[in-house]
Amino acid sequence: MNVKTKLEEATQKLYGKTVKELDDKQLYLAILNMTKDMMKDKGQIKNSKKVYYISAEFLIGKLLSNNLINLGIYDELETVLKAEGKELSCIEEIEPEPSLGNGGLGRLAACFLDSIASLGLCGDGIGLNYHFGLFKQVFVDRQQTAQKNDWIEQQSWLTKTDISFPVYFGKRKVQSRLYDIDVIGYEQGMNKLHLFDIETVDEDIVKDGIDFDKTDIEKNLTLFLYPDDSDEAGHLLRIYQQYFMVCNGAQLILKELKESGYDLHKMNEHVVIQINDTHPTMVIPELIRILTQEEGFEMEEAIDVVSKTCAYTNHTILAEALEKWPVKYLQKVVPQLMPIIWELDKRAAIRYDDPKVQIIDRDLRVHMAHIDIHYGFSVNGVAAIHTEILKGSELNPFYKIYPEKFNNKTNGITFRRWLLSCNKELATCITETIGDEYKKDAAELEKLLAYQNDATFLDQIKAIKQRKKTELAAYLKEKEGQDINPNSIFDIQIKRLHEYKRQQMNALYIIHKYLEIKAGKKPSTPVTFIFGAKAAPAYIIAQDIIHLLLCLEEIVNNDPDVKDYMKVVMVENYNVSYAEKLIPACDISEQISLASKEASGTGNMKFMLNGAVTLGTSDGANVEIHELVGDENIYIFGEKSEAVIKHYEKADYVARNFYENKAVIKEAVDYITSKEVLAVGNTERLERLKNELINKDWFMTLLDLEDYIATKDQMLEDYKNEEKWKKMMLVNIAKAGFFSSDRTIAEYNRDIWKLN
Ligand code: 26V
Repeated sequence: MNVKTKLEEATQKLYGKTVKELDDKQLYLAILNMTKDMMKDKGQIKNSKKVYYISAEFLIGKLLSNNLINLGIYDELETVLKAEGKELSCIEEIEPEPSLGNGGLGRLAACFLDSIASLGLCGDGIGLNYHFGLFKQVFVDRQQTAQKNDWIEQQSWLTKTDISFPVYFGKRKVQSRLYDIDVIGYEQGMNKLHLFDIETVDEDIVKDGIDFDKTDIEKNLTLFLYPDDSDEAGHLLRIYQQYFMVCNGAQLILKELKESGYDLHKMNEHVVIQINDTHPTMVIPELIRILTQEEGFEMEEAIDVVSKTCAYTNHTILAEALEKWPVKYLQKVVPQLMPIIWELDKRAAIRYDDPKVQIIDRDLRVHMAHIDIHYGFSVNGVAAIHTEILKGSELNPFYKIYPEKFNNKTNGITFRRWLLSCNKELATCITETIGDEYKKDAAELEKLLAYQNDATFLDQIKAIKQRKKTELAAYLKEKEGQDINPNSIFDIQIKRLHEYKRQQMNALYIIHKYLEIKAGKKPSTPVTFIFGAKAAPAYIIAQDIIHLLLCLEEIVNNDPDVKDYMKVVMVENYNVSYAEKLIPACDISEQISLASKEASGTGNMKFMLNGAVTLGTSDGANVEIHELVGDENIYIFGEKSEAVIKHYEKADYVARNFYENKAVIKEAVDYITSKEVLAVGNTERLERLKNELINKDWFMTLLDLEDYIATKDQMLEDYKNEEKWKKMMLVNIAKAGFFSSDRTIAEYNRDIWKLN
């Protein structure tokens, strides 16, 4: 049956009407139902060994476009709809975006699910069904406020299952409910994303913004992702969430093993559990608890089989993000797990007396990553430099004990979403030039290198970029009320707001440029600086940086001397859908974290694939991008990671010296509390930020600022050389193949999962 007939059937069944008679919302629901049915028809991917990717975050974004592409019916459906006067792109806008993740780690999990299915591997995700996900960002008085983000509708991609498990927090029992989202591979069968929920959850307890009673577990457990953990109740709630996730996950895994008739004693031959950062770590003691208490295993054997089943991925070296839960919190929430954790600690302590590798430290805190490393068979970092830092410094004591466990898996992105779906024009142009094998084998993109001197192809990719910029300008006008010049250079920094990612350094550049223009030094090509970022509600300095950016937007965009030369736009509520519009339109990709701090970054890969040129430090995957494209096709600046690590060891970085000795730096920093900014901003926030930069600057903004200014100026200058720029675009696209998550997943499978 063709798509036209299927769609007509779906609209008749739902509404008793034809396609033409329906509005976009109704059509969306009809297409949703049709697509879900067609996915089911593809059948489940099956194998005698299965990976479970367990993660507190799955930042899946909207699913319609991707599912249609993976089913291979996007173009056909678009044509059918057009014939009836309907636009598929408008219908896609109707879909609410689930925001079940913060940023990179959650988006990576979503890309991985796509690639696992697309490679035909048997693997499901396990996570939580947060009703409001990550908060919705709303700017009020140039400051971030948080609202709940409602995404679950009567009909959605979620399918309620009849699976429900008891979960005990000590003696307190709650009952879970499993919802599934089907994950269809590209021209492949289907896996599942399992999202656990609690039936008693009560959305009405959320009052103003995102405030709610954090102690009312039955009602709040699956309301939000990472609720504010600045107080004890917040910490406890996170532990409740984590245990709820792993307890359900463990029960589901064991249930599936038993249903397949497998021997639990040989669990590791049929199951591998990939633990995505430390949030799901408790799955290790939980499995050991179930096997010993309910399945008759001896402790020794339970530990052995679980250790051979679990593998851990580290996504950060930031100390504050490495989870350490106080024993007393765990004792309170999951007393049944503590004897197991003590046992695991005791066994590790007998073998290794180095305090740095203990599970429970002297202050009675449980180091979650240490459980993963001692009692998992694989530890991986997410980019080459990150893994080297783990081995050489952060986790060096463990590396000395277990060198064979450590391995690198450089992150990747799914090209289905980040090229085929978000930049159909570029995908079509590539297909017309080198054929469409690159859709299944991304390394094929290198064939584009043969077109480096082909004026027609180079002009095509430049024209597509221009078209995407014009589309984005129209969108920003509608969404943000900002008028930007589509012929200006689009310089974009989109990622979570964190001091180590250094949006503040970009802000200082903007101030510097603004003051130069005011002083009469006009740039020959106008620039638009675009930001998108959410800050954790309890992260004050991050909120201050957002405030500064919004103040600069106000000042710069309304200054008649300047507005023709530069503009600043901070988009509201940056999310996956926004990224899909921003990335194809970008000229300069800002990847400016302090070297050693960004484990990998994945935005850098998305930008490159869409023909942007990276302005970055030698950090995370930028290092590998640099190696691939060569010095001529990337702009690298700043202190290297070895030097940065030394500064931390010696504690010899003094921000004030840079502030006092470099006029350019002083001028930019002082402007934060100038009368112009104070006139539109909040004095307390601006003074605190300036003070932080001069007296602390933990992420060494001022150390790299001068080099950043010089490198970015050079880049803006080079943009004028169209021939050079177009070639850089081409090389970046051609070399992006390495960053396909299909490659990453093939490596996970080859080295860790060994599924077939
Ligand atoms: C830690 C914490 C601790 C405080 C409470 C909230 C919270 C939320 C998440 C985390 C873990 C952060 C780890 C993370 O997101 N890492 C990112 O992972 C990406 C995928 O590997 C990688 O590209 C980014 O460089 C890395 O920052």
